[in-house]
Amino acid sequence: MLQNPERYTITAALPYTNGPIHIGHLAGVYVPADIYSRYLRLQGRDVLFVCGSDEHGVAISMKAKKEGITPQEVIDKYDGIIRKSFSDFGIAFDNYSRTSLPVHHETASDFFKKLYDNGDFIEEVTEQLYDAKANQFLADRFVTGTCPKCGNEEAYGDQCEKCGSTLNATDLINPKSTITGETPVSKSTKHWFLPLDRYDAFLREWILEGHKNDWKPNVYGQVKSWIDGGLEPRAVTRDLDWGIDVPVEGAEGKKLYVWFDAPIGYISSTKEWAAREGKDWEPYWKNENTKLVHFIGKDNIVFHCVIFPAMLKAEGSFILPDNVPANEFLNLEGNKLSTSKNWAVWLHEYLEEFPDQQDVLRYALTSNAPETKDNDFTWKDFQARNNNELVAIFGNFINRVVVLTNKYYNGIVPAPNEFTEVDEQTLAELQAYPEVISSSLERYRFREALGEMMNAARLGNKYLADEEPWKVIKDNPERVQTQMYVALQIAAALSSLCEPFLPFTATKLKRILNVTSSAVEMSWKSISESTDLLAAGHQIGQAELLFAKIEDEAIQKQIDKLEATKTANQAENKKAEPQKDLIQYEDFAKMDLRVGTIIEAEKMPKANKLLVLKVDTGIDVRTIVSGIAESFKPEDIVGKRVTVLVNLAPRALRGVESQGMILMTNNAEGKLVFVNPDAEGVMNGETIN
Ligand code: B3M
Ligand code: ZN
Repeated sequence: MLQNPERYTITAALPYTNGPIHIGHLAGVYVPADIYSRYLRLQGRDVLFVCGSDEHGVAISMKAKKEGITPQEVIDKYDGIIRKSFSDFGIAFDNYSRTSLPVHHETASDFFKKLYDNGDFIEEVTEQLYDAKANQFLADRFVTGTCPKCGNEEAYGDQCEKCGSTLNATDLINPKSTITGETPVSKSTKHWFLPLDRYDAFLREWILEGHKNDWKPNVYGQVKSWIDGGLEPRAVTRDLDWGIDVPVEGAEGKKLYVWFDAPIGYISSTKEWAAREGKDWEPYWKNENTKLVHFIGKDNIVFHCVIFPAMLKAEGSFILPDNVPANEFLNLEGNKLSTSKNWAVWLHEYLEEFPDQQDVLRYALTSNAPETKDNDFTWKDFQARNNNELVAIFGNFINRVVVLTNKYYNGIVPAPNEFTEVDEQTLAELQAYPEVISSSLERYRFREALGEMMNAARLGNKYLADEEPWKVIKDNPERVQTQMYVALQIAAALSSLCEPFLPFTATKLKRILNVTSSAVEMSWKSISESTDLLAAGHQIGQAELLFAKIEDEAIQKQIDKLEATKTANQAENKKAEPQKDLIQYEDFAKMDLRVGTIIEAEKMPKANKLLVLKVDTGIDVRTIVSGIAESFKPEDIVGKRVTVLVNLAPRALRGVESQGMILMTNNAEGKLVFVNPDAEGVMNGETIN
């Protein structure tokens, strides 16, 4: 691990511009990267935080085909939506580029050409999957099949998202074209391969030895199993019509594989930033005293820890990542987030429902971040985090401090009198927080760091609750001056300690405390060294609520919205049972189906699923036992018109003789429903043919 770096290059995974971004992207990649970058800037470090849109690849071509527009129209649409989402949520990149720009095409082409000229590629004509109907080679997401490593039947041609393996399309078992559904044929084509096996010793030495103590176990473990599984040459070109041309002779119609060009997008974004800012980009990618950190989700580990480092090593002039603190996946209400199933909380939609509450989402996602294992986002937890923590602890403390300072001293920080032992202990605890929070952040433990920041808010809340200045003021106003002075120091410290996590709140709090000017030193260093952050005489502003309580109705609305999505998906995905064997008309004619009415209904004692019904069949009133007790209350179905199979042989069920059957089916949610004859004006006993 690099000690005392001169500068930091922080990258966040380039989002594909084939759709908007959701809470899983924020939780997995962008909020932790933003926290880390903001924290480093607050320490006065030289930080470059870059990202950009990932605009090549089959996912975009597929989206274009699906929407009947060009890939360029797809990327322009979603690049704009994604940029706005990042800006709305305060993800403070120094530069956000896009890989469709010339600077990237040039950088990626030059990178490929250097490796090609060095002889680092294997050029080979191999058999690839081909869709004869679509007249197109199948790679990456153009083909799905069963993963040979874990059996996942929806693995893509280049990657299995379930076990993280990267695959060659020809590895798939039972492959199917996602363009036509056809089974692909094999067809020969020339491609260039990066011989990863040649980097086995380098990767073992650099990662398995060099980073066994400082890389997260979930990352180290995946990389180790991938290396131990045996490294193989990987194609870095494709037969596609969308992407970066392969810059060598004999490569007409071929493009760079998106996972070859995309990581180079971090370098292109740096070059774009440097050109705009009049800086030199090379130290950020070539100086050994630069700390390079990649923030990604777990499905990108192999590309960032094995393939891209092998490319950098081959190219020879670049540094290697110091750490890749990949997060696991975030689920939503117990189910995997899914763009295609619209099972997501889209950032642009969140802000429509919870305007100006970006920090609440940042807080809830960081509190529950999937740092070591997949984790679940629930709307109830979101509400609890806001109401029980942000409102009840952080917001309540700040509101009391500001209201009382304005009430007792017209907003002017009072001069303290003699400090008690509690005062001194409280201020000493406050001074420890910068180091405590820094220690967690330096180890990429963002949940832990956020918890410590909230402990600083708890420290203030508890101090005021124990000291009760609103009572002491009557008899001992001198004491209250000291109490409020101590509380104001904690509030001031929070305005800086919360900034990496809650940037919007930090800005608001600094405005309330009137500490936006540089005159007030609010660095973490000053917090740990001084107990006089807000000097006596400093004028603060008026109280404003930092957080608003979120009501149950607002949460229920979100839960209902997801339920509606689930129902829509079930209806869309429900596959009808295959038809049964053919019967003759005579077979059907044996069944006697009649219109009937339920005239009585009661639960079968000691039988959760059974109701005992009295049914007027028009022929007679008879008892029928029906397994619908878990779907219907007896009182709700009296009077219901039903379809009855009246000539089913009687059966004794729990001692009750059932003389017939009520016909039922299931709705999209899998709930039982009656097969109701459209019985307006139809008498009981009418036959159904
Ligand atoms: N576009 C993100 C993904 O796999 C991918 C990251 C590229 S980072 C260089 O969804
Ligand atoms: Zn797999």
